[in-house]
Formats: sequence, structure tokens, C-alpha cells
Amino acid sequence: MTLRIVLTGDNHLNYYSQRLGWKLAERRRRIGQAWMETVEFALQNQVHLYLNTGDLFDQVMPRNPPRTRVVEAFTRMKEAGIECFVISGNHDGPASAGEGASPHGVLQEAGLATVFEDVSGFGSKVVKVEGVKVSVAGMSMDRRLNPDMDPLEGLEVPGEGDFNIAMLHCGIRSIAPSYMVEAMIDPASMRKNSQIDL
Ligand SMILES: [Mn+2]
Repeated sequence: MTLRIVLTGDNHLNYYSQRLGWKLAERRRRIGQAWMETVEFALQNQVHLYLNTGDLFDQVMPRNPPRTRVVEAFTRMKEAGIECFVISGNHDGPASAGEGASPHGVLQEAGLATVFEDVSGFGSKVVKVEGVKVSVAGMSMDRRLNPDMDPLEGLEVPGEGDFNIAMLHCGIRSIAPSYMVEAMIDPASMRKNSQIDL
């Protein structure tokens, strides 16, 4: 059995940067096109899983046109039998209770994707791919974590599958470049989760 996966993230749809000025629309068009290629590739190659590891959008509240494109694309993937999973990143997850929830809730409610919104523990789902049990687990980024914290510390990744996948939106300490000052996974926390195929 060959497990076919499209793994993408940090697509940053509805990208915003003040300094781009009049070039912003062109940049957004290219970013949108690049993201759409991940979807077209998934459809053309009939992948089993489409995983988005966070920051599909550049903000918690993107404009409606990219939201609409996303719903259209995930509808096409659902109709093609592709199982889709999404977590939130440091841009499209809520930073406070006041911001509410991520824009991915729509995909969850419409039954187009499994969205792991929890920021303090893993959600998971086991899917059967050609008779093989594949567990996909995910945890959204907690934007309130201090830079010296490890989002994976003390957590056990669900591992009920024959093949286990975990999605998080953060760097790995010792691999990430030194200028990155944010919460990162300590490799020791990964080693404790030996059920994960690294
Ligand atoms: Mn990010």
C-alpha cells in the first residue's frame, strides 16, 4: 500500500503587508495560485490525505473571497474522497477568547475537513486507507505560549493507527534557525512519543 499525502501549511491566504502598497493585490493573487496548486495536485494524484499544518489564512478574520475559494476547494476534495485535516497556526488561530475561533470552523461544520481546534491537547481520527489504519492527530498553535515553552511537553500523541501522524504548527528546537524566538518542540518530547513515525 502506498499512502499518498499532500502536506501543506503557511499558505497565508488574504496576505496583508502595509509596505506592499499597490502590489498587495498581485502578491495575493500569486499566493492564492500557489495554494490552489496544492489542491489541484491532490485531486490529480487522488491522494488519500490532505493535511494543512496551520496558517492557511494570514489572519483570524480573512476577507470573504478567499474564504469562499477555500470552501469550494475543500468541497471538491471531499467529493473526490480525500480526507482533509486542518490545524490553526500563529496567524489564523484566535489569540484571545475575544477573537473567538479560527476561520476553519466553517470547514468542520460543513463536514469538509476535520479541524483540530484544541491548543492544549491532541484531537485525532483514525481513517482506513486500503485496509491500513492511519491515525491523524493534531493540535492548534497556542498563541499565548512564551518563547521558552514546549507545546509538546508532557503530551502523548495518539497512536492507535498502524501508521501515525501528528500535526503541530511550530518549530523544533535545535533545527529551527537561531533568530526564531517562539515556543518550540524540544526533540526530547518527540523521542518520548516513540509511536510517531519520524
Ligand atoms: Mn505560521
